[in-house]
Amino acid sequence: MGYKVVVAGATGNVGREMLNILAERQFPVDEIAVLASRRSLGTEVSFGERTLKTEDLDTFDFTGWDIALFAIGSDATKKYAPKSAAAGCVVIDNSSLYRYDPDIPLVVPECNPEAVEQYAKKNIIANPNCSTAQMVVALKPLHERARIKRVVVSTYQSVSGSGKDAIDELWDQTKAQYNPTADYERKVYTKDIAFNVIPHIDKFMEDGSTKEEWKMVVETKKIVDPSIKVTATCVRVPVFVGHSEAVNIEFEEFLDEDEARDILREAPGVMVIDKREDGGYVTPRECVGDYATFISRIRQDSTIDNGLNLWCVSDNLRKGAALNAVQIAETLGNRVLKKG
Ligand code: 2RA
Repeated sequence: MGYKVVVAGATGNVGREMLNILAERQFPVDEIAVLASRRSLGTEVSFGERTLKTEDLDTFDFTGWDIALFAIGSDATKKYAPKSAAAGCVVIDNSSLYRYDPDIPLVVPECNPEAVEQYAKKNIIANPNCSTAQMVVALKPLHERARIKRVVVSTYQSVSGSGKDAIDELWDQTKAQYNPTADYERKVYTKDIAFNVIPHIDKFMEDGSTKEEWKMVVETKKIVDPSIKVTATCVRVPVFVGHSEAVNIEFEEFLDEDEARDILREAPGVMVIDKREDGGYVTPRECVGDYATFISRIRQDSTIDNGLNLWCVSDNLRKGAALNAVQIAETLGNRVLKKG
């Protein structure tokens, strides 16, 4: 006995990865429906060996379906998630719309799996921001050993986080650098992203930080511990897939770098690749398609009493979005929606 699963936003980067990962992990699917906007109606998408045709999200009836993975952005989620929830189909939403709602669990299964048990309040579970998800997978086991006081993180986020147009924009700009006659228009970023970095992701806030930075602060507190102080600088870099993060951590008590490395080696969802030699670390090019959150460059921060630095890399379309959503569905199935 399996589940009747819906993937809404099946033609987008994340939606397609959700289908790939549901098939790769052999999630128990009895029936699947793939939904997209009317303009993408009938688009074919892959689900394992099968090819599915998208149905119209606007007219779809969620009644009788068990779990809906949503990757359609906040505006569309606002319209369709309540329909699914009201029909008894639990929504696992990748947008930021519900993440900060106290009645809706925000879940990274390696950190707070028990939170899925709160799903029934609104029949919705929120998936965290990609840059948060990979970081908290590393923070949680360290926090359990030596209680984290403060985190300072700088991110190096790939363009796939901005969607398909951004991937095209990087590609077109890169080609244009070698072909002066080639022209291109900036559709996604206000400055060139090719051979450049942009210290601006999402909207600017009153205090000068960006919404992306605010998300990392608030979501880390909700998932790991509200007492942790977080400050973030989120930067877009000319990489297609894979977010990287330089993380500085201050603990309540001293944590030796070797013990930290051992803890991370045993931590769920983490792969430590950490040798103090050429190539002894992970780069985003190597994380693409993998499930793991890779950790490298683990070392004491001797400028403070209880400090540690580390480098964190993960596929932002997988652990940062689609994989985490499927893992939430697995956790929901194992803990709550058990099937015979
Ligand atoms: C980004 N985290 O990288 C945001 C949304 N995916 O653009």
